[in-house]
Amino acid sequence: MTEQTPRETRRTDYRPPAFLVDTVALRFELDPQATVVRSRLTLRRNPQGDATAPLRLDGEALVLLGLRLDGKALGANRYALETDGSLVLPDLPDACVLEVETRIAPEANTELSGLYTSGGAFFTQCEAEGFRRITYFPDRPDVMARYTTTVVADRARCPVLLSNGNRTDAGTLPDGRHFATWVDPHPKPSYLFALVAGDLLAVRDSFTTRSGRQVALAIWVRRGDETSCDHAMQSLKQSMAWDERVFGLEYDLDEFNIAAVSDFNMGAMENKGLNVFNTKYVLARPETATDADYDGIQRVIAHEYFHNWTGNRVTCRDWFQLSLKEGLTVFRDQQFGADMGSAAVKRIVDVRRLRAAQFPEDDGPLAHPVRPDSYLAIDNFYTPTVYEKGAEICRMLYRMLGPDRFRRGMDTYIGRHDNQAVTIEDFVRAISDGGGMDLTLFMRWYSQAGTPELTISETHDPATGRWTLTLRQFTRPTPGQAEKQPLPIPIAMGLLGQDGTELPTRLAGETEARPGTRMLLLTEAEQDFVFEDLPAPPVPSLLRGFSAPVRLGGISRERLRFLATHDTDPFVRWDAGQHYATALMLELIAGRAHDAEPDEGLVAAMASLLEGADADPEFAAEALALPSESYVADQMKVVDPEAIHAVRQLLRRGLGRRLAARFRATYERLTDTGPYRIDGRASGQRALRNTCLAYLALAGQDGIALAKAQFDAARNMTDALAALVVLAATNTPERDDALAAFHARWRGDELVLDKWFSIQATSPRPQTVEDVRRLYRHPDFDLRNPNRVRALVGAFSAGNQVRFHDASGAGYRFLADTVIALDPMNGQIASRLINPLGMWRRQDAARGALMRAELERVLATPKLSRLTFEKASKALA
Ligand code: B3K
Ligand code: ZN
Repeated sequence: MTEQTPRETRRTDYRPPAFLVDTVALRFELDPQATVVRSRLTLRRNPQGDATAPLRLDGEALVLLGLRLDGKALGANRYALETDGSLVLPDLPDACVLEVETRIAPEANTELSGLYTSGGAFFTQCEAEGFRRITYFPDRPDVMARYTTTVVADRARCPVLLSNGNRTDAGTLPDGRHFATWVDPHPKPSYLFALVAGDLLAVRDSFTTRSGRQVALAIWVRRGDETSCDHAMQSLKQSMAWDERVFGLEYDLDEFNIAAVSDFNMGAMENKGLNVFNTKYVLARPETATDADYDGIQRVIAHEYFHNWTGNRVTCRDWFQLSLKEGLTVFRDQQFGADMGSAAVKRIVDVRRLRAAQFPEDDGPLAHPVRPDSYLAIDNFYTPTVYEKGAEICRMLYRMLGPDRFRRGMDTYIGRHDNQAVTIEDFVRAISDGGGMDLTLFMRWYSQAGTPELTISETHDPATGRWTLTLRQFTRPTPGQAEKQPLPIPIAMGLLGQDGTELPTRLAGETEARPGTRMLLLTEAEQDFVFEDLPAPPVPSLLRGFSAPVRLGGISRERLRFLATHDTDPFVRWDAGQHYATALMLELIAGRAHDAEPDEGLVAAMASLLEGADADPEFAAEALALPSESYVADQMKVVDPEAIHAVRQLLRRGLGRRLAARFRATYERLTDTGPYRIDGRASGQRALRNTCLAYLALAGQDGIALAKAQFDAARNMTDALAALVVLAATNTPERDDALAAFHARWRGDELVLDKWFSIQATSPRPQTVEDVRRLYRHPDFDLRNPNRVRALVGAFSAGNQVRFHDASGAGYRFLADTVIALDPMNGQIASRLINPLGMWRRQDAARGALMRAELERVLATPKLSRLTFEKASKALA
């Protein structure tokens, strides 16, 4: 147990700050062991706040060196340091200047929150509550101030000194030191503060905004990495142009800097004018990065850039509003991604991610609304629900309003709230006012947790040509929410004739039939939609483009097959195929028929996908892949990880054998790779070819030789890795040779080495648990590096269902051991690792008991961080 049970923060407890901060002047004397931070705050009592409340400044892991009020030193009787770390000053004048001097130890900061060092350089991470680890401050997003930052450091050690805004001054100081001063003209909350200092190199470019502002762009990396920044820079310029074109939003400073760091708790951070990025989302060369890595870079660069308006210029009033910036910005980065390549494939990839991470969360002990009601540790709420489901909510608004009205809503939002810290209500009201639609009911999407389940039934009257579609919605109870209300669900749909052609649709009461996709809005628990002019019953195609984050069930296999072949909407075609394969696997699991031949319908569908693959290889690769083991698990009441794995392998092997010739032919046809390009067609061809390889490898010995040959000849990481994944699943000498060769070649490249760890951690071989324990003790494993921890421990526990759930409980024990070892160093990463153990209710009784026991062991650990305490205790509740 923690020393004292952490206090819960509740959304309804929000009070405006008692004091506002107009300006902040910071001066850092950087030193790894003892950095001195001087802060000068101009304070003013908030007319909207409590007129008598004292000034409360948050603080954590700080040494207070001095305090001055309006130029005079403050005696110890004028302030109090509370047990929670905060500094409380009563009896302040309504307007005053407070100077605070603190000391911190960046090198000892293993939490990677606040100011820390990585590879000898200094970096900050302040969201959500890291600024209080730098200096005493009202560390809450509704306190927005203008910052001036002076950084002083040893010139040899830190030739580069960066902070937010524009650089206004720089110069030499005695003793080999130098300084730089940065001024950020835009008011911002403390979580957007950033400082970077070290021996870094810049890759430079420039961008001219639509209104003619010249922006100097720079990506700061370690020496040697400067050849790996092209794609990141390209992505940045594309993002800047896209936001102007699609949302009319321009960049607002003369500089935009990105700094890359190897030790980072998440993907990247949108600090004003100085984004800090995990190297994983910056560095790429064809030899070191896969197509998926390239995609990730484009997505994250865009995401952080788009935050400049949705998050920075308009920010959150409090952390319960997190989805205000995150959901909206994910939606924006998804739209950007769709415009940069195949919109259909992008939607498939995004929905797959939502279903893989958010649907299970919504169905487990950590389910929470997109706008949560309470938390112990806000850093636990950077979740798929807040991000991905939040994005789906924005997408529903977009689809209900259409692009033009949605844009008017966004213009209203930004125009009305620029430089403000606002709430989700403010956002929805602006979209409603600007877009012209009543969204009162729609707010329920933010407050109600759980994924709605949709079922349908149909009746047809040949005499009148009337066809009635009945839609029903139901949401299961979630922790703390027993009763659920119906939600407004936009359902993009169309009707197909029995011959597969798209039919025009006319609802009862409409005068004219409409061609193509239309929108139905389901608002009740059950609702009828009556269509006219239908002499024969049509086949409905529902949730085109996945127009709402719901589960649609109960569609017959026959109809799924029909939709997979005939629908005009590529998302529905893909989705119906996936549902069809899932239904098959579930039947096989239920019947324990582990040696059946693959279903003829599936064989035919796969054959025709291969036949037509050249037209759209990217789509074909998506559609040829069977649903993941965890996706199948998510459809089962009680998960049987071994049966799922066995059945899926069986099906893949069967398909590989039945279609061996076609897989082979497709594989050969795509063998000439030519110069590496990253457009969707080229990467789609690689994906398709590697899908074929995986099927062939399961089908027989020849596949192993093929994989070995591909691994040896590969000139890009996508092909090398795909072959290595295939080999790593086997017990062959080829496997050991390839893994050894890969390690020998790439041991100096930490991002590639991460892949080496992940591949072994995700291998389905029965001995993987032991392998993972051994790798944990490997000299290249480093518990302090979040990427490495994710690559080994995260990949194993969240990405290797069958081995993590080993019936012995060894996988659970390994995960709990890691969490316990990591928690004192980095609570954020430790608490994030825990999630798979929380799903114990979905496993059989024996596994469930083992998982619970590990959670209890974690919870019994002395001095547990509040992050891990919150996760483990909620998971057991
Ligand atoms: N806003 C950051 C995430 C901060 C996480 C703090 N635990 C990155 C992003 O979503 O853009
Ligand atoms: Zn974000």
